[in-house]
Amino acid sequence: MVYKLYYALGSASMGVRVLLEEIGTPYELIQTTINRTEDRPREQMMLNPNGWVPVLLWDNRAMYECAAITIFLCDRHPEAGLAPEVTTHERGLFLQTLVYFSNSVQNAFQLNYYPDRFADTPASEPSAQQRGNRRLRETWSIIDDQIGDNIWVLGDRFSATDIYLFMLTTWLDPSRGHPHISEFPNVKRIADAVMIRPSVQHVYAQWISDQSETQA
Ligand SMILES: N[C@@H](CCC(=O)N[C@@H](CS)C(=O)NCC(=O)O)C(=O)O
Repeated sequence: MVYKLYYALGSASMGVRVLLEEIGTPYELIQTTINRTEDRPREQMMLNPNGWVPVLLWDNRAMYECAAITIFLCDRHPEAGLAPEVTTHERGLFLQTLVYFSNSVQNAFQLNYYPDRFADTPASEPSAQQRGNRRLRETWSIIDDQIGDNIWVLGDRFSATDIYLFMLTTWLDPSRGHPHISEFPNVKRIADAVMIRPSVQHVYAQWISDQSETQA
């Protein structure tokens, strides 16, 4: 069985690809776009009428929503050790954090990147964007406090939540008024540690090289 993943650079599908790399399972990418002025493949629109990526396919099945795909893949591949087992205390924090990432942190990004989905008129879009930026600061601060002195998001053990966190940090863009990652030192510490993993170096090669050019 080979997973297939609707994939676009810069999107949440990159986090799912890192997971597939970490699991070490075969997969194929189906290139698509997140540019809303371009058409997406008809099959993608049928599988996810929202038009978003990621969409994961396997055994003639498909699912979307990045956090759900993350949990699904971790559960299907327990040998990869990317999620606490269901009977452990950490499982609660694992689920809580992924859902918070998805419905609060990602939502704040959406307000800034896609204000037309939240504002009633074009004139009110800048207000939605600014609220998104404040919401980014609020939600990342909550995650930063939650992490505290932990080595990884869940404590001593690396998990899929660390990959998800890294993916979300790559969307922080101070030129859009987003907070700078350095405002969240615990988040930054984990993002830096995730970035050196071979899976991330492979999937995010272009982004990592762009970052080092910007910082040079
Ligand atoms: N809740 C969805 C959101 C996915 C999402 O927003 N994907 C973006 C890229 S990161 C996308 O496909 N954007 C194109 C569009 O909104 O049309 C998830 O977590 O999977």
